Amino acid sequence: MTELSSDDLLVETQGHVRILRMNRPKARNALSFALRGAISDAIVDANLDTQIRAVVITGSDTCFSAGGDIKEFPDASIQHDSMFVSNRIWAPLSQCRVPLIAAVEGIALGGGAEFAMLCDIIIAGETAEFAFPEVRLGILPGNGGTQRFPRAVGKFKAMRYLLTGDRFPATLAAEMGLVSEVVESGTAFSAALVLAQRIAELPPLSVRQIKDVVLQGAEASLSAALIMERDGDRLLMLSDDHKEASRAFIEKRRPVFTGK
Ligand code: CO8
Repeated sequence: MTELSSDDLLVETQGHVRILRMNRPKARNALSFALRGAISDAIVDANLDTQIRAVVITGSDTCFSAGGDIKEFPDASIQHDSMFVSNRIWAPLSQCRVPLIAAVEGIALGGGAEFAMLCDIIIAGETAEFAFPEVRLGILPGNGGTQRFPRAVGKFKAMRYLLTGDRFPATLAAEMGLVSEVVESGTAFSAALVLAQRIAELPPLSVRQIKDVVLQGAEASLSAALIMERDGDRLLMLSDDHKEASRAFIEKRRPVFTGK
């Protein structure tokens, strides 16, 4: 464990992979103000650490997260702060250049599902369930749910679940395009870790550039996004790792990447 670990968020590094594990089992990993702050700090740290090439974010084997901490909601000042600092807390996730992989078992509700959607890849156990129950609490999914969910699955599927708060299983989430891969229940974390380790072995500049271009391109016109793609590719063609990969192919050996 690194010094970043707190009781609520356990932080571990395996090789080039950083693992963040939410650890509030008695509160079903509800995203309290403190837990969200710890996640944000851990992501900032991972993003700055040149040795970290992928991050796996997970909860327990039965619960990813039950969403925002409802016990903090009645305190109006916390609610108010929560809305205004939400962006600051979650911004490091959307700005993180290192790939983020969510490993979801059990429930991912409300803010928990929104947290998973801030990641780049979602691996879910087959009994995992997602929902946006905010409507039942008289609020809306205010941490990206009304925007990222329809963009992932389309307006008509999204409305079906945003307007009712109904749960939907991992298999349906995958069919709709919210989940990258459904695996046997109880194996989401190990599958996510294997994937993270494989990504960590690839040229890091290339990995980061692909993530950048996909995310920034999604917010641009196709012609502007294709220019981003071309510029990114041109940069990577100058990298040592690209030359090494090409030489290794020609010499029929495994490449050794340096991240340059
Ligand atoms: N917040 C705070 N405490 C919670 C939460 C939560 N979201 N969910 C569960 N808990 C607590 C319960 O109060 C209970 O505590 P206690 O033992 O002190 O009574 C403990 O966890 C166990 O809960 P249950 O006894 O209900 O356990 P079950 O396994 O039977 O049920 C459920 C678990 C299904 C998760 C159920 O508790 C539930 O429906 N919880 C509410 C889920 C919900 O509505 N989530 C949406 C919250 S709103 C939101 O996420 C909007 C985002 C807000 C900003 C946050 C940004 C990320």
